[in-house]
Amino acid sequence: MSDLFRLDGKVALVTGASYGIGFAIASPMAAAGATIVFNDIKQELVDKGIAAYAEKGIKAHGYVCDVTNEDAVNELVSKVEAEVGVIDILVNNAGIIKRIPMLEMSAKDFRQVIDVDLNAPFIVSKAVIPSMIKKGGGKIINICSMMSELGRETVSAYAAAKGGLKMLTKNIASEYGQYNIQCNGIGPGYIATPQTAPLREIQPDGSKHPFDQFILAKTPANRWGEASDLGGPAVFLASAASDFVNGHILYVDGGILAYIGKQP
Ligand code: NAP
Ligand code: GCO
Repeated sequence: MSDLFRLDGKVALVTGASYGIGFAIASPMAAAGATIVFNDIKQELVDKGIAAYAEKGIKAHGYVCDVTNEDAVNELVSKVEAEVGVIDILVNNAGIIKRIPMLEMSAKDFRQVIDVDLNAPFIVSKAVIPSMIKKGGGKIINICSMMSELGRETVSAYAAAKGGLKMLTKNIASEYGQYNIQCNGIGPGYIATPQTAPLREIQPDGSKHPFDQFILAKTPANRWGEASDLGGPAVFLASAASDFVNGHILYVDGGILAYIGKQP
């Protein structure tokens, strides 16, 4: 049974994985036997990432690449195939958020979020699928969000992107399932990473951030998620254990989507 969850001999590309959720997903994948490849925009962060993986005993391959740049992505995939091997598992993790009321958000800002959070997963998936087909199959995992299902003030671009990413996931599953490629999503709840740090800042009076209190009341688990909570679900979706799971968004949210919220 445990072999079902092994990733021995597989090459996994996790985008934007110098730290945060990407790093927390790549690490257990490495423990399951995968060879880890990751990218970041800056060499300095790639170097820091390589050192962080090494501290965990993982020899990760790091590359500088802006996932919104199609030429750079195609060059990255060619380089990885030549230097490491064909990519068996792709995790489209790299992402940004801009929390701006819609009426104050510029079209440029809106487009930038869509570019990283939706266009880039399209670009990277398009770059890796041909070799997956040649190899006889592969796994694509798109990191979606609560905002693939729900909206809230100030995150219009992010919700539009993550909602689109949910449907891109279903479409890749539909179009390439015949080639033994499974494309699924992980929808993390509210996870304690640099991306959500502004929502958890301790207030001047020492109290919790109002949003922090709000999320605790909305989460049956009564806690923020840790990036490490996503590792097991990611290994499952990257492994043979999920070979008949396709087009599914696995919400790892402590129950937020199931819960009306604690009565104040
Ligand atoms: P994070 O801490 O902000 O890390 C994002 C990573 O993506 C960073 O390494 C960043 O690199 C990289 N990145 C951004 N733009 C890039 C680009 N154009 N090309 C290459 N790399 C790029 O975010 P996180 O919390 O780990 O989130 C990771 C993913 O999970 C995102 O897709 C996010 O939307 C999603 N998510 C997060 C939460 C949460 O609560 N934290 C919940 C649901 C979903 P730089 O540092 O160089 O910018
Ligand atoms: C926000 C948060 C969320 C989380 C995550 C929830 O401002 O609401 O950043 O969007 O990042 O996507 O699943």
